[in-house]
Amino acid sequence: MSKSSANARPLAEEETVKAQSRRLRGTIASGLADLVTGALSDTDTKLLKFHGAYQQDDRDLRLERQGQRLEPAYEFMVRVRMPGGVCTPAQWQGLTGLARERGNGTLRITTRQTFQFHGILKADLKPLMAELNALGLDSIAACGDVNRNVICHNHPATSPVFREIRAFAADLSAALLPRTAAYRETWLDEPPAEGAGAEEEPLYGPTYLPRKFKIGIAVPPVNDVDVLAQDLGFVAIIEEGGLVGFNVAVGGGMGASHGDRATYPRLADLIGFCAPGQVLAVAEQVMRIQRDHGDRTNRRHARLKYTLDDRGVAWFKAELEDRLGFALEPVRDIHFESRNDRFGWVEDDEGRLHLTLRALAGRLQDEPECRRLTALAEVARIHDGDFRLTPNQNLTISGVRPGRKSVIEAVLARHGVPIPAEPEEGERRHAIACVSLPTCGLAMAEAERALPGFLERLEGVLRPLGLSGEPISVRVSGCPNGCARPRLAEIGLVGKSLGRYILYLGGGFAGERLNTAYRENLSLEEVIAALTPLLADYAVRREPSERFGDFVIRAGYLTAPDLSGNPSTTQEMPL
Ligand code: SRM
Ligand code: SF4
Repeated sequence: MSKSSANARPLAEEETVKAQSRRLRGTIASGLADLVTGALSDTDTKLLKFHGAYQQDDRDLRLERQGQRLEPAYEFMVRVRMPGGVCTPAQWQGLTGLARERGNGTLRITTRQTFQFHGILKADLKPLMAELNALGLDSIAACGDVNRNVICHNHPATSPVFREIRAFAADLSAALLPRTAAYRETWLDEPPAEGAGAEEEPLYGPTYLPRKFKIGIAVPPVNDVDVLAQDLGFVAIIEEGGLVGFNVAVGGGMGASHGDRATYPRLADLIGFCAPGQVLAVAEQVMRIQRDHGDRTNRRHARLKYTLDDRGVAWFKAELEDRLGFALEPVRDIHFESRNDRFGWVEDDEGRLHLTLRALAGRLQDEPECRRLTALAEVARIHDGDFRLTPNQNLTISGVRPGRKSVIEAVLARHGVPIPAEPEEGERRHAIACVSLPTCGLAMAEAERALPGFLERLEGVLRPLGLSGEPISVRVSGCPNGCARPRLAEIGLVGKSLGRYILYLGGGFAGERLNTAYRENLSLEEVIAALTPLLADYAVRREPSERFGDFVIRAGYLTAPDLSGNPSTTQEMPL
């Protein structure tokens, strides 16, 4: 679609909401005070996202509530802004306390290296926000049409330049924040200053971006951030142990709608190299181009990936360089080997220890056999390093002094938390699932809740084939929005309706290739049945080191036309 035809159409409703919101204030403050209903107004729920919160309702209870003629069981989700996924032990303890006192007693690690609280009632929302800020954290711009949580690879053993990279993530996040005082007024009772409601938004302007915007920083050889899924990706170039700059990738995105061929996942294009000192300028100008040229009439067509496809990558690069006032250098050689977390204990060059633990689908909670939430809060009381969340929904207890190793192990053991050893059963380690039911309003099928049972059945197939240790990536999303980045998995499941999934195969092991629809409308039993002969064939005919995603293509399993009609599934980036 050309820009002129986009402009001939009316603006999306959200554009008016933003324009009339007095810089994202709306009537959220007075709506919170109205406890007759558990909900906010439609307009305020749209604005609330910019403050990092979503109004939801417990979908497990919908029918029952309808039968009782009650309003839905409204509750809120709050997403923390935590650039690079790093927090202190004190913050960890505070977050755990908030989850218990104000939420549903769980913390949820997201695919963008942060925490979500679920199940917060309206009356608890403001106290939770205030207490979160008292911990030195916030939720500004964690959702909404702005730059979201900036993610980066953060394991010290594989990221020698970790401190620098993490500083870039934090600086980018801070530099790209909206300037409105709406958040501080609404949640922290800051008195309105002169001009409140009409503050300058030098970067965003009064209607912010057409849609969400995401930045990730990868450090080869690990592509855990899925750098090609980001609107703007930076790939660190390290020479002789030092950071010399970044390859710049633009236009990644995973979302699509079933049956709408105009929407599709897309891998980012690598367009050049920039020096460390140019990163902020590049990010700011990429966002400004999207602000000025993104489609504000159709939110399904409003991400940067569509601007790039409509206008061309060459146009985008020329526009960027024009705005920057300098040319990007040619892309440098990069090589990614994996996207997986490195589990278990690892020692860095300075003798500090780092323990990466599995948190299946990112959910930290207390179960009878395994009290993860309690165990980690207890570790936080004795730990003097930091905690790091990974984009694979796991966590690292980082910077442990050697003398503390056994103490931490004892705490974890007491609460039944397993310490993964290498090699361990592959799928269980490298699987991701989005939240989906019961909180996600867009979910079509189970994801997080279906993952453990699905993995168990899959392992039942893999074990006798001798494939248990294979690090095959498995990702499950409850709908085609792709929050678990399932279209980059070797085995990707995307929910179509309750209990039914599209099975995608053939994604690249390091995130370099999208997968292709293989079978549609399958139950999880049928998914296992469809995978069984392919995995058996893989066990026998694979070449040394051949990945499952590559094998299904070489063996000819994906010759049928892609059922999704996705124009970019054949795209493969040179990673
Ligand atoms: Fe997402 C919407 C959860 C990462 C693409 N995502 C949602 C909402 C807020 C549902 C809604 O709009 O009502 C989900 C809340 C569920 C709940 O109950 O908590 C939701 N997304 C998540 C999380 C929690 C999934 C997880 O299990 O970890 C991730 C939170 C990330 C964070 O901390 O910021 C999450 N979402 C992603 C990713 C992965 C990524 O960013 O690397 C994607 C694909 C990449 C992309 O953006 O293209 C993603 N989420 C979407 C989309 C599709 C956007 C599109 O361009 O079409 C939606 C729907 C929308 O925006 O309209 C969505
Ligand atoms: Fe919800 Fe769909 Fe995202 Fe899963 S992929 S959290 S179902 S929007």
